[in-house]
Amino acid sequence: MLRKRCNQFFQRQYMLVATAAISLTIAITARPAKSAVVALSDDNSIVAFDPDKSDNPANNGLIFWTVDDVNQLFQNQFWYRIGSQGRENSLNTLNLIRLEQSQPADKQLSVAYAGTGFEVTLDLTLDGGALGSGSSNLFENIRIKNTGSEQLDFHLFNYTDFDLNENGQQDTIKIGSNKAQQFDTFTWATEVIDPVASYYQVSPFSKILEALEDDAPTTLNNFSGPLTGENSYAFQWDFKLDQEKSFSIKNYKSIKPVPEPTIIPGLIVFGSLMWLWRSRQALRRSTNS
Ligand SMILES: [Ca+2]
Ligand SMILES: [Ca+2]
Ligand SMILES: [Ca+2]
Repeated sequence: MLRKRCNQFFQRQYMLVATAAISLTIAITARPAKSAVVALSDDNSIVAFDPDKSDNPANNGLIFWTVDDVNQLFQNQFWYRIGSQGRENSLNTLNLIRLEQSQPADKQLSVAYAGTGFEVTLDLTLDGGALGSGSSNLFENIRIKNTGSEQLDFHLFNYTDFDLNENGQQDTIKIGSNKAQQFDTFTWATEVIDPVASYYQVSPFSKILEALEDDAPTTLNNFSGPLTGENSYAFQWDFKLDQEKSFSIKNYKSIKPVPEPTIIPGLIVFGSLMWLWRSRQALRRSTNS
């Protein structure tokens, strides 16, 4: 069983480091964060990405996403398997061959990894909302290219663990082949993917993470929820990739506040009651006269 509390401690440390690094970067308007953890920032949002190998499988890829200083994401990472046998591995077990961060905005990141006979490029773009809006968008574009001489039987997994408002216990998740939605009382997270996934799954933490880290081949079980509690979800794409060919997937994640209950239905009820009261008054007057 993978533990989360310990990771949350590290996450907070990363947040401090990343925030400090961003402040420093802005102050000297020179270079991106020099930490192993790369931070992206835009308006009300900060995202941190750890590209390197880590002993803890819950501690790489995207490791937090703060919106107006509140963290909404515990982890987002990709795993892959080639063929129908053997285990999955996370992207960060591959050789990191490129890491480029846009300047001066620091809101874009492009990371490339090389495996045996293939390359993976991951482009991230953060689009934060206005300060105090509680809204933020994250675009992930992942491309797998066959650089070898054989066809590849590729299986790609996009794993996401939102813990909305820093606590996943009251979060509810629903997932399908092209979309996942997660919400609590205050916040709504949506992920839309293109092309649609071959398989998908929502499960209590850390079931999916353990399946992606064990030694057996995994196929997600298409359980769509809704499921409430400390959960995570994943999408799986199965595809054959010929020599020199590429396969691209777009993932669009957004975070928004749950809309305030609108005042209009209340006004309608009040209006109807007033109408009823006036009608009764009129009726009474006409009866009395
Ligand atoms: Ca969660
Ligand atoms: Ca929550
Ligand atoms: Ca597995």
